[in-house]
Amino acid sequence: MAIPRKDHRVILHFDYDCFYASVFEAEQPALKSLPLAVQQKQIVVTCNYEARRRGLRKLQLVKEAKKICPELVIVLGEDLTRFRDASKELYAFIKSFVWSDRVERLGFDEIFLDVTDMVEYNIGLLNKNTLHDSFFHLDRHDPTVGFVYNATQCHGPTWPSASTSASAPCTLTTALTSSSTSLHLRLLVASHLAGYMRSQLEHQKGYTATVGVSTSKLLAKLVGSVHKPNNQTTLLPPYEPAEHGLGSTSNILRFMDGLEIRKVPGIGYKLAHKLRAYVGGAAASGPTTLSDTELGSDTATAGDNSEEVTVKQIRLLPGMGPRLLNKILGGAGAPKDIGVRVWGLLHGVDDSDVLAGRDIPTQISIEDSYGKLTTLHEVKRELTTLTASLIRRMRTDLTEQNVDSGPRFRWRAHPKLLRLSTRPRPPPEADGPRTRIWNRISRSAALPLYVFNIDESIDALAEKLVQEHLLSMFRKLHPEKFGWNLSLLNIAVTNMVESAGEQRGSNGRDIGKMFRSQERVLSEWTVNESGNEPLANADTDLDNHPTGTPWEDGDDEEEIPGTICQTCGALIPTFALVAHAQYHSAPD
Ligand code: DCP
Ligand code: MG
Ligand code: MG
Repeated sequence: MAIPRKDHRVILHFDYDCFYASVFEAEQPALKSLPLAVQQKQIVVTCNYEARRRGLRKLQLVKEAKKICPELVIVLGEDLTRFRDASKELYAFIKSFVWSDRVERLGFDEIFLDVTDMVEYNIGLLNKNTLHDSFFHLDRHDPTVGFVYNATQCHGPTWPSASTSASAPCTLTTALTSSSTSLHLRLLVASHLAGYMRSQLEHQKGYTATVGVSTSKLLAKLVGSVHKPNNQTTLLPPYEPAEHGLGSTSNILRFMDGLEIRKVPGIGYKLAHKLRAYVGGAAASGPTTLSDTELGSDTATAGDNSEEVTVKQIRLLPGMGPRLLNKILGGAGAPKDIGVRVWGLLHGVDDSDVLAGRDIPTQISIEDSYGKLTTLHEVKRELTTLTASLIRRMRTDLTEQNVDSGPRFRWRAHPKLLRLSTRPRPPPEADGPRTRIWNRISRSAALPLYVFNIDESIDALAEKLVQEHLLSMFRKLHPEKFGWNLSLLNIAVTNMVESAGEQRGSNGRDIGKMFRSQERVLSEWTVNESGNEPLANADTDLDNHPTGTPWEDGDDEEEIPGTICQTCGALIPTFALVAHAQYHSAPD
């Protein structure tokens, strides 16, 4: 089956090395030469490379880490403010090099860049007689801005590597003679931009990053991780298998084939589990084909699930293709075209665009996890703390200073929904070898407008929101008076509506009127939506992303169970729409 791809683009993927640890090192450079670990709860969430040289890993128990490295310096990383701020600052720095606005953040420490236009422009200016001494233009309007580079070869390592490659190394000679000439040249030129940006990031900001260079987000991210840390990798052509003749296989296929399936973004825990189980089952029962196999759900859960399985193993199974993948992976909740999409992913296909950065988040969410949370008193205390942080974040991320006269601040966006999620601890006997970690339950309600009141203190607002809304939402999630045992609380505001442009400077709507209308009209009503919410920053998994590519943020997909009133912005349940409209038509 031919798989079409968009490989005219040039995409870079940046992943900062030991990000949280680097944020502390940037604040205190003396830490760089010491083994440094960042602790959250009892876990080392990351450690610097000095610590890794001594045998430490990410996501290790602090106790274990101290045993391995008694001189370990440990810093506390539970307050995410400094990481969020550093992430924004580095994003702005990286964005300043790029011409298009296609610069997209993934979590705190990854960035995708579409640099197609910069690369094309610079290829157009290459002088064949002075390739060793080329100049990369970083500014179309000022020919003096840029850097000198050697355009006869790639910057940094490639995949396949120059030394082991059966194909020729990445040089301009191969770039100009290979069948995929222009692609080769584009990647070669992009590798120099990547190298330059990495060195600027290090010298100007004190951070190192690992970078991948290819034609899609998927491939750039995957190939970047080949040489870690503080390095880069370019995935060399050919990207298409030769139409005739033997021996010339697509480098994409060869590269993808060597990966463990779980490494592929879009194949998350659930899908990998089903695929491994299928491989285990197929191995146990001998070769099977689609026609002679009845693929019930039982088949899909049998087999040895601990074995790692590569893309190649899956791809070469008898009868493998989109239809068989649909049978293995389909089922309740799975997208209809899951087979086609996963088949594409296994072949390194990802047509999703690098999205233009938006500086208004789609949601803001604050959470904490707990060893033991069993009384309403504790819950109330924790909810109040979390709510205060949430309101603080809303004020930082969603307001801007008013330049004109009028109130000092203006809300750039209004989230419409308030969501409370909890994660009850499963009873011990339910524990399998790997209990799914995100069995959250949640409940949403319209966010009351008083939280947008900048003149009220954060603590007072938090107290009020907990008393008047969150506690009753909590009771609906957990009607029993006691007996629940929670391991996590999360409070989020979602369904962000950006303030309209014409409201700039005039402070927009009459907030007071909005308050009054919402308070009067909205009886408290809630929607129940249960289960499977991906953790912020967690790996993406198509299971949780029913509508799109591996990169989509499933958190956005909440249904709005009503209509947002065009007059006051309140979320109105369908049954109350008529009454609500009458309310607005009545004189004040
Ligand atoms: N992080 C976290 N909890 C996790 C995973 C990561 O808090 N379960 C945080 C700590 C990391 C940051 O996110 O510093 C980025 O995650 P990475 O997986 O990219 O790890 P690092 O950047 O720390 O290390 P590497 O050099 O391997 O990229
Ligand atoms: Mg990283
Ligand atoms: Mg990362």
